[in-house]
Amino acid sequence: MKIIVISDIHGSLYYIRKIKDIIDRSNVDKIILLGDLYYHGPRNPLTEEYNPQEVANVLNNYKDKILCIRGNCDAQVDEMISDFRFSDNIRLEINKKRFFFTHGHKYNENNLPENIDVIVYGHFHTGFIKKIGDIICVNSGSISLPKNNTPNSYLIIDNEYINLIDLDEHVIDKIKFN
Ligand SMILES: [Mn+2]
Repeated sequence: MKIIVISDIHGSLYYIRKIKDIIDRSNVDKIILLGDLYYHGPRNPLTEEYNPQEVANVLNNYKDKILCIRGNCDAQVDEMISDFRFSDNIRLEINKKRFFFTHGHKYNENNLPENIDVIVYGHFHTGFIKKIGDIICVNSGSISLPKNNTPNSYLIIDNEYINLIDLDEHVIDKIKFN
């Protein structure tokens, strides 16, 4: 099982095309979107080649592989132009570890849900991997609008490792979860 995790696209056609190339080359089984897909949001500038409708068209091609989380910028109209469903949180067991995927505005390293081994979120546009007690906390960063001098980033999760990766496909950090 190989999963790519992408967050905070915020309507950037430029960056969704970059990540599309990576998806098409890397043979992933699932694509998890951590929210804030289309709208740039009132706190952010317009992203590069801002074009929410085209971003939706690109993502809709992958609807059978997508698991999508609702972000705090995702409205009902965003769900209407998407051929996949939005969830508030997704729990998945990967190699016997309990993963919790969420946007990050509600649950994050400061507000951990119960009964998990790994929490994965976005929202803060700052990628990292850290441990809090026994729990692995991972932020994918933002694919199109990174903050705090972090690179544009995404995650690849396989059966053993969580990898934080930049758009040049360099591994920024990784952790063995199993
Ligand atoms: Mn957000």
